[in-house]
Amino acid sequence: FRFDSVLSLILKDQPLSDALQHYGYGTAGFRFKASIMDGLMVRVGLLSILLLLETPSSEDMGIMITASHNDESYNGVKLARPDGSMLTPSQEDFLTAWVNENDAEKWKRLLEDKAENLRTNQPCSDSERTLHLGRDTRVHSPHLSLLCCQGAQACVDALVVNSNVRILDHGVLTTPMLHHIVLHSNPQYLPSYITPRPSRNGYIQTFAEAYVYLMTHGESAGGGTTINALHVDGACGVGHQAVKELTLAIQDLLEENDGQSGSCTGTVISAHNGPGDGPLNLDCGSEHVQKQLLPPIWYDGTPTTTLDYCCALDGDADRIVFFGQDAASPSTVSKGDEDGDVETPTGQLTHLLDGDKIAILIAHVLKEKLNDVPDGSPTMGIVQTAYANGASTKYVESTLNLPVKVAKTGVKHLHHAAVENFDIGIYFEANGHGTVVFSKAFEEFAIKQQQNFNSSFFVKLHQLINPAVGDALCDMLLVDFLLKSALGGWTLQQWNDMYQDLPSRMLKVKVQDRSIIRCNDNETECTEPDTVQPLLQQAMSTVNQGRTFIRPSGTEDVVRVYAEAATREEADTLAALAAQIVY
Ligand code: 16G
Ligand code: ZN
Repeated sequence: FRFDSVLSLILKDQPLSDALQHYGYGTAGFRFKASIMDGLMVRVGLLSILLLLETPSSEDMGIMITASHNDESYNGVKLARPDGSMLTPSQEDFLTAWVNENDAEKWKRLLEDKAENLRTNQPCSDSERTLHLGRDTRVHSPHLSLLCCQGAQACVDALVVNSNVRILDHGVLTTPMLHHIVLHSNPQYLPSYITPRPSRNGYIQTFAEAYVYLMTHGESAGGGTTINALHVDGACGVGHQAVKELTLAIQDLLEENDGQSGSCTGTVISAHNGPGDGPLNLDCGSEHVQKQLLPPIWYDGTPTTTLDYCCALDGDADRIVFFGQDAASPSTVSKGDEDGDVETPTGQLTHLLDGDKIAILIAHVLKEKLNDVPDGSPTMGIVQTAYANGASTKYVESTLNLPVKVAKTGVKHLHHAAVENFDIGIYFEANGHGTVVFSKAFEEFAIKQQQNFNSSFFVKLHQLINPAVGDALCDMLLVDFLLKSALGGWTLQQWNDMYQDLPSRMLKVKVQDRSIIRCNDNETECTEPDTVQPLLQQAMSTVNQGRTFIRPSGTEDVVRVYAEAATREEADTLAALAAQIVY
């Protein structure tokens, strides 16, 4: 029987580990201790082929193996749709149901149905489809990737009569690179002015070119640049090598451009903390910098002046935060860490520029650019989560005069809200994951600007941004361009001074069963148990500018508490009150 080999692979040779009762597709894919993922990976590979065969003919999909900012003992796997986006809820449900299925008869029926379906609907399709694989630098990633390929190949061998399905392992990639490769393999989803380049090198060239163009053609290029070097902390992971490749590509392009390099002359990007330099994500990387407000520990080059500036990536390079340490002034950053330590550890950073600040920097510049445009502008807005600092929301609404949408935590929700609501949708989570998405109307506008007014700014801006997912490297180049060129030379201090964050505090509370806690759509209010919200409301009224909310975590067995208020003390008090209500 033709499905026997598939069935014995998934049920006998590589069975699902029984370490867990249920493997759930969380906020960002399946993510567990790597030691319990073997059987899971085989099934994910197999099921990915089934999902691939359901897409319109000749579209590619992707699989990324990474556990992002988690420590080295974890791994994870997530899928990318043909346009580079994340799975739909119904695809997640399909995947989750079958990953957890152990009934041989049911599997047999699934495969038979698919085979029958292929015979009737795509009898002699000669269009080629590819499943692209990428992985991060974790020790177990090659092994898990291999298992994924095995599952995928077994499915292809059993199901696909004409061999038009390819499994392409790209080896080590950043998460955004994998999404880029998938998107560029399906150029129908790209704007007409972006050349499809579905490879690692194509990724590097796409963004290096856009950056160099913008840096050398801006009106304020060559202006009062006060920032010298950009130091990048690679979290001891996959982003480090990518930064080096990007830097080399930029240098090559600048040399070709010789003589008209504008404000690019001062650009020095230096990468720190590669895979050999220490344990992945431990005391380094964006999560560490953002939550602990400390510089990366492995990184000995912490600049002591604001003339240099720094950023930190996470373990798969889809998040970034910027930071600086001003030796002369005392610590002024007032966001709290999650452990509830009220004491300020020594050596805390004086400037933390998180996702909120990045979004506002982008919006600030784009707003000015759009003001200069003679006819009808595309609409623009910002999408945040409830974790965005209240001061940032107020700044966007009152100073920038732009609309804000609040979405549920998790990038896919922000992405969706940005696409739904705006022509230029800027979305960032405070943790540094974000990007800008552009509508068809924006595309037409950008083309018109190029044709009628000889301005390629909007076209190149679009090219500089990864439209599929948050991308630390694109965001890094974008911010560098905005500070140095578009704003004529801003320091981190100037950027930080756009507005002052309200003091905030995050706490984690362990409860018996966090699933009894339900929130409204954007998680700003607790709906169940119904006694909770009135108590939170009451707590908020006891402090100035108080705001607090609670939500069950999607990645840890805890309830998260967020509180902000006019002063550090009030924020801490409010957080403690809210935590007590949760208990
Ligand atoms: C995941 C999400 C991130 C979210 C976080 C929330 C992606 C790629 N990542 O890391 O966006 O902020 O989960 O975790 O979707 P929590 O539910 O434990 O607070
Ligand atoms: Zn990540």
